[in-house]
Amino acid sequence: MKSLPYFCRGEVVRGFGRGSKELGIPTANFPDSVVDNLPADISTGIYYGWACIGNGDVYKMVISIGWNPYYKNTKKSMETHVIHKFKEDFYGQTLSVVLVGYIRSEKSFPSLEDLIAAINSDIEEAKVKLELPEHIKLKEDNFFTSTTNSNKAIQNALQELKGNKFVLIPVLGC
Ligand code: ADP
Ligand code: RBF
Ligand code: MG
Repeated sequence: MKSLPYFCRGEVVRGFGRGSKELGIPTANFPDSVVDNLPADISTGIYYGWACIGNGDVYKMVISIGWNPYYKNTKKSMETHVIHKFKEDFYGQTLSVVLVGYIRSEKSFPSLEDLIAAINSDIEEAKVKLELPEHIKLKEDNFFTSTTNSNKAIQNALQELKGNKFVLIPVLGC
């Protein structure tokens, strides 16, 4: 996937209200504007990476992108579970994430217990993989400390252009 690592941020909005917190796995949902801007090569499925709320600490995360086949959603969603215990909800705040690696595609499961077990195994895989030096360095990326979107938005766009075999010609004075 040429778009990885993929950087994005957006407001945390209300999700399906299915009470994923009751499953012990709350997921912070992105609005449609973020979901609709995903590059074509970021396929649906489960990814791991880094996340931060506002300008707070950076934590490990897992993110699910797609239609939740277990629930047969009709709307594509992007839901991040931050691997950290927060004291309070953070609806309305800005969530910044970097998608680092792909774990698996979304699946349906024979029972809710099987879905929860799969998610918990994704979390364990993310914890281990993110310890690799090439992944740890993204935790320190200035994307998480800078206040604007522009740098990474430009980098994401350039990466897409490169994939399309466009050539960038630097212009003096720009
Ligand atoms: P919704 O259906 O509205 O997304 P959830 O049950 O999935 O509801 O809970 C998600 C909300 O829980 C997030 O929007 C956030 O405010 C809060 N939350 C608390 N802890 C976490 C966490 N570790 N990861 C993600 N969201 C969390
Ligand atoms: N939903 C599915 O229907 N199938 C999946 O394979 C699946 N995997 C997930 C993996 C992770 C790491 C997370 C955070 C969520 C996953 N979900 C999956 C989404 C889950 O159904 C959803 O978070 C809850 O229904 C609450 O919206
Ligand atoms: Mg949610």
